[in-house]
Amino acid sequence: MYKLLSHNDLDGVGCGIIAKLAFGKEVKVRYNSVSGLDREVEWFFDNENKDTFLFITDLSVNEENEKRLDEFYQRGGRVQLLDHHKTSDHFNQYDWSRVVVEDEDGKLTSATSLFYEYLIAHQLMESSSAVDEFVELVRQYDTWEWEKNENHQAHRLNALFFLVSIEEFEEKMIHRLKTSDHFDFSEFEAKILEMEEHKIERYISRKKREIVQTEVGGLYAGVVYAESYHSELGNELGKEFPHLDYIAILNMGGKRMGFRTIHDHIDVSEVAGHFGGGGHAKASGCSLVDEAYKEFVVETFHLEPLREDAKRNRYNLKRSLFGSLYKNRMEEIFLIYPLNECDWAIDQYKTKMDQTFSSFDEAETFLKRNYGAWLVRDDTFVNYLMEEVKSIRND
Ligand SMILES: [Mn+2]
Repeated sequence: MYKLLSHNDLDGVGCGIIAKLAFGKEVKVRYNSVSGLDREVEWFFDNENKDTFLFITDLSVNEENEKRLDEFYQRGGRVQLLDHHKTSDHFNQYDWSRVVVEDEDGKLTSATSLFYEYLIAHQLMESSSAVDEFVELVRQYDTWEWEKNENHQAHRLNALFFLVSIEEFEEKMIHRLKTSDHFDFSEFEAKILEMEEHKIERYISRKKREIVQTEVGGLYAGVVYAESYHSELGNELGKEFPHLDYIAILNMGGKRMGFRTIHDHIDVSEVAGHFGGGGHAKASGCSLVDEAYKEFVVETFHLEPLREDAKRNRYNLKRSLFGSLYKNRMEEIFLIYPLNECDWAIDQYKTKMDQTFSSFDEAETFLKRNYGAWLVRDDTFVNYLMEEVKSIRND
C-alpha cells in the first residue's frame, strides 16, 4: 500500500492525481492545509500499517515529525518527502527527502513535476503526452511562469480547480488523462472558465479600491482583505502599486495571511518567517499570530485606502519632461519633473523638496510612500495649468 499526504492546492492535488494514475486503488490520498499536515503524520504513525510507503508532497513537517520520520526510515520504513519550498531546504540532509526549488536547467519546479519525475525514474509509472502536458500546466501555474509565457491554460486549470470540489476535479482529470492523447478543456468548461475570468477581474478591481499601505520592519506593504484568488490579487495589486515591497492578504475567517511580491529584491518567505510562517520568495503565508494581527490589522484598520493612478490620461503622463501632477487625500499638489539630464525633483505645491532622485520611478516611490499621492486625471492637470497661466499673467 501507498499513502500520500499532500497540500490542498492545485499543485498538491496534482500529486494526488498522479499518484492515483500510478497506483490506482493501492494508494490512499489525504490533502492537507499547511497547518494540518503534522496531525496527519501523527495519525499515520499511530494507526497505519508500517509496511505502507508514505509520500509527503508540497508540504513539510515540524521538527518532532522530522525526527519520527527519520527514525521510521532508519528502522526500514519507507518514506519519501518531495517539496519545492525554499523554507524546506534543510530536509535535503535526509536520504528520504528531496527538496528542489530550481532544477539543473534553471527551471522552477513544482511538487507535481518532482513527484511525476520521481515515479517515472523509479519505474512506478510511464509517461504520456497528456500527463506531461497536465504536469507542465500545474508547474507553470504554481511557479507563476504562465504569466510570462502567457499560458492561460495554466491559469484556467487553477480556476477550474476552485470551481468544483477536489473529488470532482480529481475524478475528471484522472479520466481525461487516462483516455485522451492531449490535455484540454471541454467546451462547457471553456465557457464557464471565461465567465470565471471576468468575475475574477471584477473582484480584483474592487480590491484595488480597498488596499491600504503600511510600513512593517522597514518594508512597505499593501494590506487587503480577501478569501480567494490570492495569487491573482497579489500579482495585480503588486503591478498597480509597484512602490509597495509586497502585498499582504488577510483571510480573517481562516485566521491566516498570505504575502506576495512582484519584486526580485524582496523575499516574502523571510517576511512570513518573521511571523512563524514560510513559503517561496514570491509567495508565502503564515497564521495570523498576535504580532501579525497587531501590525497588519490593528495598525491599519483606520487608514484610508490608496487611490489608483489615472489611467486614461493623454496629457498628465508619468515620466513626462513637462512634469507629472499628483495629489493626495489632504489635497496637497505635487509635481515630479526632470531637474537636469540625470536628476528628478518634486515640487510640493510650488516649493521644491530638498531631495533629488536619480530616476522618475525613484521619485514616484518616495512620493507614494511618504505622501500617499496618486497621478491625477487630465481635467485636474489642465485646471492646474490654467491657474499657472493666470498667475503668470497677474505677475
Ligand atoms: Mn507547490
